Amino acid sequence: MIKTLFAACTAASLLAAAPAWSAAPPPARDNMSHALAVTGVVETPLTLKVADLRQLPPANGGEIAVTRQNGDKAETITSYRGVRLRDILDKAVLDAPGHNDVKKLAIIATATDGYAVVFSWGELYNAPAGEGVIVYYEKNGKALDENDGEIALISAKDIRTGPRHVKWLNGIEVRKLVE
Ligand SMILES: Nc1nc2c(c(=O)[nH]1)N[C@H]1C(S)=C(S)[C@@H](COP(=O)(O)O)O[C@H]1N2
Ligand SMILES: [Mo]
Repeated sequence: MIKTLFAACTAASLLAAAPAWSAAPPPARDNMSHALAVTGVVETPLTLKVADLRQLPPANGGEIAVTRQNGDKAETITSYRGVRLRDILDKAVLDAPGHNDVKKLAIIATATDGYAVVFSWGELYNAPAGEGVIVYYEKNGKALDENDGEIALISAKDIRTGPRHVKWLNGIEVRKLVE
């Protein structure tokens, strides 16, 4: 009993003393995202499950290196199956009737753990980056597991792909930033 307690304390203090570069503990299972809600200034808000994403025009692809903001390698995705974020937004239909309305739109991708990243209409629809912004549900030939699923997003053409690699994606919010 005492010995077990000692072992637990030692393990705890070792963890506390772990250097900042050591691997993060595995995420809790309850981060898992089960559906993607498309909300905000859209004509048809959507709730998409993996089965619904499979019905949209596929954007499948090959290798993506996931690089952290500091340049470290996080992982290499060898293949993925997904959908372009643009095609999801087109299904929901952006509510932007004025000639200049789309140019004021921010598209925010959110995750179950509170993580969020920002895109703009200009980036998604009028720049090379847009082609590579993918909502995906399969990686390396398998459904996404609790480490980043069931749904995730990546911006494949980013210089460092880690920051806008959104694990456990559960929301796409379209917001008009200025009137
Ligand atoms: N949901 C969610 N996704 C996330 C993060 C996060 O904290 N939550 N961190 C991001 C960052 S900053 C990086 S660099 C990549 C790689 O994360 P990893 O270091 O855990 O592999 O995941 C990204 N995706
Ligand atoms: Mo990062």
